[in-house]
Amino acid sequence: MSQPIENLLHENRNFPPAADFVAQANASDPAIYAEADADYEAWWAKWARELHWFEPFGAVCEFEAPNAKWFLGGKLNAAYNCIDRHAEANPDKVAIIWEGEPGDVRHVTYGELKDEVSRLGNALKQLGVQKGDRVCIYLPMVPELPMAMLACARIGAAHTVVFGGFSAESLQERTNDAEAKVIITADGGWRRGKVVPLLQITEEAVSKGCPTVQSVVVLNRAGDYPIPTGSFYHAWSELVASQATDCPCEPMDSEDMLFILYTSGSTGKPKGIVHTTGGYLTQTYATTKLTFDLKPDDIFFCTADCGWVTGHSYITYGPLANGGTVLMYEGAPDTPNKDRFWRLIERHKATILYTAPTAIRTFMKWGEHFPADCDLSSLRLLGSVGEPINPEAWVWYHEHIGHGKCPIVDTWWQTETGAHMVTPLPGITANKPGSATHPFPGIAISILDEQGEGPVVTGPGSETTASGFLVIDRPWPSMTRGIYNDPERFQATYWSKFPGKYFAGDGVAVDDDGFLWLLGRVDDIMLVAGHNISTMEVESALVDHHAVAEAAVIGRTHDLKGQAIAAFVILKSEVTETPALVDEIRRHVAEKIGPIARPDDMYLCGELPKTRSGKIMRRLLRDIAEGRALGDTTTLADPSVVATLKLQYEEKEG
Ligand code: 7RM
Repeated sequence: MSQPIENLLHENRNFPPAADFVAQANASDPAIYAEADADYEAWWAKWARELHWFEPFGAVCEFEAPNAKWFLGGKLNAAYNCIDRHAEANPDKVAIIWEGEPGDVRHVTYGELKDEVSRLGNALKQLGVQKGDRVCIYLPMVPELPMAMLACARIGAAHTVVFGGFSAESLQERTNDAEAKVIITADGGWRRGKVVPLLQITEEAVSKGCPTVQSVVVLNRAGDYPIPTGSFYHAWSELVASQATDCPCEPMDSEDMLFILYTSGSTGKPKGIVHTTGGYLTQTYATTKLTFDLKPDDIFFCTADCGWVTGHSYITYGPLANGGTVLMYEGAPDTPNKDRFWRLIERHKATILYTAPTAIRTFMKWGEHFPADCDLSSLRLLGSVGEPINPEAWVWYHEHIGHGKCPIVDTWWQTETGAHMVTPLPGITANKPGSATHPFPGIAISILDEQGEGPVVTGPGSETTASGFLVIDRPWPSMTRGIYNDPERFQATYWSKFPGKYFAGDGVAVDDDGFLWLLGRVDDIMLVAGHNISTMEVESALVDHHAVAEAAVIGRTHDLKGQAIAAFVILKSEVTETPALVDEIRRHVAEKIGPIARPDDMYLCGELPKTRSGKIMRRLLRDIAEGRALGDTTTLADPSVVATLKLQYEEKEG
């Protein structure tokens, strides 16, 4: 095959699992890879049978690209699997430990969860919500958020969670696209010591026009805004108080819709990614058990918001389907101090932490004394998701958070894949920092060139090296069933580059030990003097320099080379900026990964433009470096960041 993306970064440090971890691990036998590969349908069917089915399924999988069905004819309910079966066996077990930003704490047991979710389910029915309807959830990170998701699942309505940081326009657009009958919101939620006025934003969205919405349910969280009177707005507490705690779980077909979740993508209107019940629940259940090694005594702290897929799969559905205990936090990581996550872990004795590389790099920047001052000895496993994790951040996470004793799972997956696809298994995999290692058992990844040629990788031990486009080779249970109301866009976005195969939009390399290295979005790949270079690799080499805290790299148009490399770099706070240092950093990249990757332009800056879920928006950096008007900035966490960068750039260019 040809090389559509080069793989320049070589990292050979190796971290095998400790013997005592292996001895207790949910998965410790490497033979499961071969077993799953030999008959992937049988492998997934075995996991599906660990769920509770009202009626058993017949055929395991039916697939004609791009349409898949899993566990055909089976009937189940996600809320039954996440609540009732545990509430019966163990009603006093804590399902959710929650801490609000002001420091208030609540423990919700499985028994309480069943009653609360049932009452809300009955309340939604009273408002006219029926099986198959959609409900929009716009809540802060409070226990009522997973409760609302599960109440929908219980009565057979699909939820669409809209992240509480989104604007009225975004809420309106998603509510209308999903044709939601009800919006569930709150008066507000706490973030950085302030109340985010969710009800006010909801009222604004409704007043701009949400024709399908018949009622709005308002939780009292912040106590800031009076709930409007009339029959349209309902106080959660009043609505739920009069409801029975008996609300039967609707038997859902395995292929009935569980939720829609909107992803912004880089251009165009958000895509409503659809997930169904049986396959999604099976794979979130299985991956939670194997990737996170989840045990009954674990306290699992996933720092994502339920507005993102990570919060759907690894706060609500995966951990609760396992009967686990999750720790949920409402607010910002630096409120009141930059040690907030570590204080949460110390106070609630979290055993597993799942967070994002952007957060880890921020913690590195803030300084290691924050975690050092807290007792993190309860931790036994760490996870990473959202972006490639550069080896420096991996090693820092391992040392300063895991104290050298916690395995790290770097999990590659997408909203569209629903659950982990490429990840270490902590009792089996010998990690290399920065590699997401191997496909989860049962998953097959192809690494294709433009012509659609290249090897298929399943499990450890692949024998070819290659780099190219990441394609998923066979159907998997939690794959998206499409874009809501837009089958053409679904086909065009994911299934047409390599006809009949799922194209993830990411680049990937496999090294000669069969380890996979994610290379970032293919739209970000640079073409420099005939070489396809991944922005991720140059960024990783930049932050490998001791003076650099964070970096983002883009290719800008260049007359001779096609593209030149422009690097936006944040220096560590204690470092003084000098021309010699800038040269030294550029040289460091050349030494680390080769002279072809030496940045042509270096911009020292204070912040990088990121989406609200923390991914760097390189498209805007390209606009800046090429002196263009900025494209769509509505999904930015902080729009002032690009404005500042643009000014800085223009000053520099004169
Ligand atoms: C879970 C989530 C998906 C995109 C994906 C990648 C990137 C996510 C990793 C990663 C390298 C990882 N869903 N990505 N995890 N890249 N290593 N471990 O993030 O739909 O919001 O984003 O995120 O580019 O395609 S998502």
